[in-house]
Amino acid sequence: VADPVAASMDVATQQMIARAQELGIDTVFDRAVQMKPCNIGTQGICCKNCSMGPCRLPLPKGGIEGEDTRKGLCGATANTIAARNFIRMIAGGASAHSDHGRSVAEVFMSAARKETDAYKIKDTTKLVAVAKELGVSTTVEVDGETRDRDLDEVALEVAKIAMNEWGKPEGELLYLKRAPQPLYEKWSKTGVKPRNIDREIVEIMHRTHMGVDQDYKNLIKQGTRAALADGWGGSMLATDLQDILFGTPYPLQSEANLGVMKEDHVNIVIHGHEPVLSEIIVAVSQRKDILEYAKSKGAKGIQLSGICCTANEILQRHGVPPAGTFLQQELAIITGACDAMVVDIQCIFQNLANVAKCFHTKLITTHPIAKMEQDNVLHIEFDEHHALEDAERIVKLAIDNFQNRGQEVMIPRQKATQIAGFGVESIQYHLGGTFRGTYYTLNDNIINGRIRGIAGVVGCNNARTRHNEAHIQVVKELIKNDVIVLTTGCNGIACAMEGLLTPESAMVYCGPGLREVCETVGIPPVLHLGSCVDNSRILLAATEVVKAGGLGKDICDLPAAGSAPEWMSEKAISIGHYFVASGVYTVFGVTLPTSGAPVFHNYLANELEKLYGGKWDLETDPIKHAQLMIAHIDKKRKELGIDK
Ligand code: NFS
Repeated sequence: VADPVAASMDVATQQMIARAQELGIDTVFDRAVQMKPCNIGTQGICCKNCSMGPCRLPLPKGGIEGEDTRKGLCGATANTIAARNFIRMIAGGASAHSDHGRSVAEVFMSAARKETDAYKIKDTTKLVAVAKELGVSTTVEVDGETRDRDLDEVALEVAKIAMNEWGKPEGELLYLKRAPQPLYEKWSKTGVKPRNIDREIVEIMHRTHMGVDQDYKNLIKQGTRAALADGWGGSMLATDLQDILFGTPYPLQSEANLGVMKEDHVNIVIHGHEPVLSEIIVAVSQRKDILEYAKSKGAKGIQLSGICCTANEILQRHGVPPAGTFLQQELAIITGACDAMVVDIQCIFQNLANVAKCFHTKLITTHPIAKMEQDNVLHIEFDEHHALEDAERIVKLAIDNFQNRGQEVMIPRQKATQIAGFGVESIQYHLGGTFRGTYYTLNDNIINGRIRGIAGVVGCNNARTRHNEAHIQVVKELIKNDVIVLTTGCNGIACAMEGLLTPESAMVYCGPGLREVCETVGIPPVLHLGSCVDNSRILLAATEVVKAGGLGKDICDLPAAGSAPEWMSEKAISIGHYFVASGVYTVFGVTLPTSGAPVFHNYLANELEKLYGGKWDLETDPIKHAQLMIAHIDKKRKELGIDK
């Protein structure tokens, strides 16, 4: 079994791992000790794309001397195999984000058509802004006079154009033009502008089929196209349409960690990624009749909490606290106080079903594409046309289950306060100029050196590293060196658990320049921008910084860097790659599935920079990891002539 202290830096997590072991329940932490990863797969050079293989081309110890003659049965080189595997990961990640976006677009369409009572266009300001980006006119000429168009009409047209981005037969993605002009030109020149979202993913599957594309440079070119279709397509549309439907987030206060669960309340833990159902669950569980119902069953109220990115979605819009990151999902059930765990898509352990079996917890799957085989799992398929009924049924089920709790309730006490809900719009409000309304103040502070640079630190937990440790060390090292951090995903939750998402943390952890800015403006040194599809907010924030002036003409000119210290999912590879292709120096922790193909790795780490201005790097030591980012930031400051 795992040593709880070695497995996580978080005390609540350590306690719950020990608790699970006491109860004889295995968790991901134990399984990580029992099963070691495949050394060949880790290197990225196992090809199983046809049944003559799997062909395995491990790198000899001590590297390759002379010519690299490794090849599979068909002759595929290590570079070809690693590049194929890498872009298949991009396809997996881009499809996950984009299919999420598509679901949101479908709900958006229903709302625009007024087919559902549960969803309405909530944020009309954002609707108008997005309409402009999609080329939808928001005014009409009537009798020679310009009038505002009916917003229902605008919404419907936005819905149609947005939906079309997934499969339009010709043209290119409309959002590409939101990027700084020089970046757009780089994409044009290299021929990587996505045509539509789905096509680029399909083409990856085709090009990586046995016997098709056998040039790692050409393979990664398609990987770039699909990754851009994610970042500047599926993910960005997901973010925008969610904001219109559910409201653009603005800073709010909440808490984080397992300690947010309450023993005397009905605990519903919402886990997954799409906010379409969880939004309605939030609304239903605040209703008076539902609260009365909960009280009639002996509970003091209903405590919602979240895991993974659904957590981030309902955190940033409603202040619902996350109970934990990706690696804490089993632990939320092991508290014995989880009356229902509701899951939708992505990052959900199948082992949740086995853990739920040991408690009274109802594990409810809700999405047609994500079911579980275990027979204790309930499937309540969610449909936007019956959203209220579905959410009510789920919440009532949890309430009814409150009475079935066993004696084994143990909720750790740890939780931290956080301020979350930042975005492109609110950063502008806090760090923009009063009159200019752009990112003027932020840029000014970067130019005068109070803020040394900007870092986007994002991504998962990985059971192969100590839970949260790299996240926290990387972020602390950055803010100590006056680098302001934008966070999303499980890094955001990890930072919240550690108390880094409060303005007060600036006093404790920041260098003098960043501290001064945080104190003056009243913001945390780490700004939580939401879920992983909201990494698109980071792209747009970077674009706003470019537009505000004084820091170069393109994202790659900025003193900025990206990081995913504990990544594990294919989505992270897609995100990493669209950051690189957007001009960002991006450092990953843990490992990269490229180490068995040094030439291909070198292409990602050095050559891509010549095309897009961004490049990949790998560093497992968190302090060195942060220092690499800082060195890059300093290099950019020097190039900009602001390195005094
Ligand atoms: Ni991102 Fe969100 Fe977390 Fe990783 Fe999973 S929740 S979409 S993939 S594990 S950050």
